[in-house]
Amino acid sequence: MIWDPENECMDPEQRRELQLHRLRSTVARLAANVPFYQQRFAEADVSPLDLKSVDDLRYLPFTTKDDLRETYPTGMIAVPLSELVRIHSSSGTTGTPVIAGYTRRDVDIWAETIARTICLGGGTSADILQVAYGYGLFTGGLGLHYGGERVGCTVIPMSAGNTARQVMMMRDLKSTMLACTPSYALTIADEIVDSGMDIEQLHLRNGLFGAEVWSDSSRAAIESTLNIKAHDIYGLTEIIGPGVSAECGCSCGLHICDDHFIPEIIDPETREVLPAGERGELVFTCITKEAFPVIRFRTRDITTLHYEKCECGRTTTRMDRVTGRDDDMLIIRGVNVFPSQIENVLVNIEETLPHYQLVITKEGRLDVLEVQVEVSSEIFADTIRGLEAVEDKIRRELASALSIQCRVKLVEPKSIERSIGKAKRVIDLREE
Ligand code: DLL
Repeated sequence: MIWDPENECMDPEQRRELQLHRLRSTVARLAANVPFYQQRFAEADVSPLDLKSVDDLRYLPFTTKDDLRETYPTGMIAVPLSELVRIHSSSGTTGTPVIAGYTRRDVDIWAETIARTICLGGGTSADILQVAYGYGLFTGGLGLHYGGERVGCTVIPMSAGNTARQVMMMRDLKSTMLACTPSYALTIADEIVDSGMDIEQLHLRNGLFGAEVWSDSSRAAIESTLNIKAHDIYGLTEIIGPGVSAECGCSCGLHICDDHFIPEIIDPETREVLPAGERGELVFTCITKEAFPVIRFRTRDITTLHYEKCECGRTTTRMDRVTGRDDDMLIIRGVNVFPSQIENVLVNIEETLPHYQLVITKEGRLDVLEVQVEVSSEIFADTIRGLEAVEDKIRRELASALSIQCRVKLVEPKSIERSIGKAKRVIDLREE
């Protein structure tokens, strides 16, 4: 089911006109109400009337996470603070949080974009939606909650954690749809297997998983253990939270709500806009939000955009799955290493499970990267020689993929800490 066929299947030319109209009015409002943008627009010498087509977006200045931190807490809010009905926030890895404010209309638009996400993921008003994203300042829980109610699902606001109880409720209340981070879905899947529950006792059909990078092997493990179709859903606090884009049943990228958020891909070095089909940093401009619209926000997420109509009938722009962020990059002995490169090696090694952690330390002046990865209990019970042979294989594959030597440690199933929210894959113990 398509939640909003009028907007999701709109003629692309007509959508561009709508985007231009909304972009101009957002720019005009920001120029009038937010000193940060007043100054940036003046420096760039642009005014709303200069925008003749959506392509002229490229003349507008970027907004970065640092800009949002520098205007903490409410310097970017474009309405009187009394008009806010909700605050969310993302803490990120360092320092000052980003504060996202929503007016009543923003909360309403958000419920609409999540309603699209839920329908993209195969949901209807008949679904029983178990929300196991965290409730609170994080946008996952409440975001999915209001979207679920908008569609007319029966929403179970479990929040994250208490896994045995999640599984009990899932069975007893016959949940048909699960929404949580992919790493938490794996934790739930483990709990089901460990409890010896027969999967036939569950009624799950679809899952809405996102908020972190996840691999095809995690997807396969989630789909087979929970016996569902897993859909990737994407979003970020700075733009609205979840509800920015989601995969339909065709598994050919994530449909972006581009009548609300205009996407662009830039080269992160030169900051030039790249043509369709090229990989680069994803940038979003909010064109319908009242309280906290950002212009050309640099997400640091790396992906590609596609503009052809999808087989599902929607005409919205699609993005490939996000496989990493450009600030995830680790520098190990001077070599750039992305955790996703390591994950790609591990998923192709039959003996490993989809749980791993990267621990970086210093020995003398040298950076040491240790890749800890779980293997099944059968492998773990093998002879020392057998284990060494697996370690050796992983070490060789990693060395050829990364061009650096790293240590490999095979660990027992469940020894890597399970997350209930976003998984923590990297532990960097080097001194700053
Ligand atoms: O993670 C919002 C969200 C909640 C999305 C629930 C999906 C489901 P933040 O905490 O601000 O917001 O983190 C945003 O998480 O820039 C990406 O790097 C990453 N991310 C989000 N969804 C995906 C995904 C929420 N599907 C940051 N695949 C983003 C890969 C994702 N990375």
